[in-house]
Amino acid sequence: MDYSIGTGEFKDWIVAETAFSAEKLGKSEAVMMLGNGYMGLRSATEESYGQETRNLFINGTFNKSQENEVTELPNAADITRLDIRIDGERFSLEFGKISDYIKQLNLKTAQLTRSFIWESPKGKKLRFHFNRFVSLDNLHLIAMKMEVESLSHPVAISFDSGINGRMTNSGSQHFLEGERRILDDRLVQLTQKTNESGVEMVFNAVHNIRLNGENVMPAADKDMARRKVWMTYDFQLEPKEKLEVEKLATVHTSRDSGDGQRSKNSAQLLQKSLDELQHHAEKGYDALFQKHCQAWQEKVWGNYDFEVESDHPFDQLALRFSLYHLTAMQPPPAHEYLGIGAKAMSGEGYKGHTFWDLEIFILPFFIYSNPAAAKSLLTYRYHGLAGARRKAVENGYAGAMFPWEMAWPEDGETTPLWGDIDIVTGEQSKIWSGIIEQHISADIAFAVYQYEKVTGDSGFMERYGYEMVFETAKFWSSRLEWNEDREVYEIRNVLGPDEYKEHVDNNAFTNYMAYFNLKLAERYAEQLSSENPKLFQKFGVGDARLDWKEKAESLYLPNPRPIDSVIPQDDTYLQLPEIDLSTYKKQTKVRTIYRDYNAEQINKIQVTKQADTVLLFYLLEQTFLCGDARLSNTAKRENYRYYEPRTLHDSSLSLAVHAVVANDLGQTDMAYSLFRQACEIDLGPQMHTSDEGIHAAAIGGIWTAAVFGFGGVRLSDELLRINPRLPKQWRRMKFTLYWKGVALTIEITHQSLKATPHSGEVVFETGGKIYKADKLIEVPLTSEAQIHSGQPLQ
Ligand code: IFM
Repeated sequence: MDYSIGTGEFKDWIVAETAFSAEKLGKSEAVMMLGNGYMGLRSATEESYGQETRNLFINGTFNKSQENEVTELPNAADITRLDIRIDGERFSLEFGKISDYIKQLNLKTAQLTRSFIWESPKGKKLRFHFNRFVSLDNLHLIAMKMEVESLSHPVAISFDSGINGRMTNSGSQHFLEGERRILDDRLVQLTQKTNESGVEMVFNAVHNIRLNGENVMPAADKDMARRKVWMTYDFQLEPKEKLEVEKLATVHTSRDSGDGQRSKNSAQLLQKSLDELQHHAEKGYDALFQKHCQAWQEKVWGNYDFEVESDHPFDQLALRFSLYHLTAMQPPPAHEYLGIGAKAMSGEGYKGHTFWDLEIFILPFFIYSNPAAAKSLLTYRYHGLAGARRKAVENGYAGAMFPWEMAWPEDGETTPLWGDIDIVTGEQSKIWSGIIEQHISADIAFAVYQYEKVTGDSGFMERYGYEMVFETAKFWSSRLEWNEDREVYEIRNVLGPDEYKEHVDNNAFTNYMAYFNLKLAERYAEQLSSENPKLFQKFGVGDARLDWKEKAESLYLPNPRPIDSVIPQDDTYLQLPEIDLSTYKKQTKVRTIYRDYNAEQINKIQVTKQADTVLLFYLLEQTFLCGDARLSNTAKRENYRYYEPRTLHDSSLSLAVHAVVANDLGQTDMAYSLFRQACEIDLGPQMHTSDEGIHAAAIGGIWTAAVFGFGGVRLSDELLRINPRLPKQWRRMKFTLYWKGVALTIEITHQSLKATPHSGEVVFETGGKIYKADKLIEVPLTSEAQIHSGQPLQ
């Protein structure tokens, strides 16, 4: 991959691949995916290869292919494939000679391009150029353009182009047969329906063709087969002649309304999609592309306004890459039944399911930069309450026990029960997270709290937020187990964030987060009962408030050890044997420990997969527990010092959190190194790490490490704190965030912090002093003021 080829207007905007390899297609397919939140299109090449993964996902169209499978986001019909023949021979980059090859994603224009000169095995030279975008202006539109120029000989070029519904998710078929049509000799259409959820999809495509700049309407061969409809075009190109083919396609589904209801009017859906296509065909690729670029400028680049001046231009590119993907995964406005999958819509990994990745790693970006989108994503969780209540009942608990993996809100728990083959036993391993990784309920309550504090959105709280917090508190209250000997409540048999430790008792993260959830519910109940008794009554909390208080106060919260201030990750972790982890700490690929140990053995060693106790400090210091002596700065420093060397960062969720905490602790060089590693999860040199899709949480983490880490932005219960500490490689950073509905542009250098509210007033703390900004204010930054929590580690 090459990130330095952008020049002029596009400097640090281009993600490029400069050599073709049929073995390494996954990387560029995923990191260069195109999307607009309604759909995600993996950037597979037009011509097909054995190792490719062609994916088009339409958000929220979940389906269960068979009774014993969990629901997943189905791989929809393929529109992008072109089967090209030159003088009757199949065109493929696996044959012949390639020169001037480049495949690139322009992050600014959100356009994928690919160009090269290809010499066929018979020695005929052609120049190919492909363009593609998924419109942010019209969310149903996919547009493509192919230009072919003959450079040496007269050639016959022919291509098949249409809609291919023979797609599967790694073999699982989600669609009924469907119907095909060809209209007006130029428009192809495929309609399909998912076999279980009954979601209808309509795909249309039309071609605009030019030969040497003149519009032509060649007669085409029309063809249909099972689940497939296509046209074949034939041309003769003399040297220097150029063929341009535009393919404009639309996608609509019966779940488009956004209100969770399914449209029953198939005829209307068909008509709407055809009308839209007609309109696009008249406009053509270039005009549609202009509108798309404008949308990216208005909604994204001009809005988020993120700038970084670094010795390493890669840093600016990585931040743009993060904003690009966060936009591509953001559900369309008012589509509050849609979440964000762990791989967003860039691959089949994790089946399109939403994990805690959303609340803890992705949502902070939306809460601070696009509160309307954050609200919609939290409302998605609200719509999941019915499934969460069902899960609680099924497990013998009360209230709402949120699914570890969530798909369509009413589906409830969708974590599969069985996973990979254990290398030692040869047996399929059981996936426990859907049953015992329970901290998700408290993570969601945390996100509601964070959203409420940052936005002050009381309407959201009244309609959705309070209920989510009360219901999750009811769950925890029923979940706690009384230990008669110790006279405390405990939470036994869980899986904490460190998924290398299954079936542990009193995972500190889970216990503290449950405590936070109970205390939060108690506070909200108290506040609401006096401020809005009528609304309070509606939630039927009654005496539960007293129960939450009593349970929270008797819940076992492991203390920092007197000897070294380390909080035991769980009841047994600190007694487990230690091994030399140095080889795994130096790994360039994740999970290398599995080469030597199986899951059961890893369970019994002091080794941590990902941020666990360290994450606890980072989250709870943002809440009303920020003054809790157990979570002091000394404890934060000592826990970081203890756990980081034992953490393999084998989950993409780990590095960014460690970067933020390292920066808080004055370990700026380490923080910068962790930030770079976090950026390289998808952008790094490992060519297969993104094969199943990009890592959505890590992409949120790039923003988090920059804004919460180097920018020092942090919620501290009621207060916005901005205590930056830029790494020495950075000279300046600038971004806009929202605090209680007011946009605030923040510009940071090593010398000063400038804060400019766009309108209204923002109160914030920096360097221990409170500032009230109703216009630009500039605060000089002393090195002391830059240290915002705790003393430096050394
Ligand atoms: O949610 C994560 C989990 O914490 C670690 N394994 C991957 C999941 C999805 O990203």
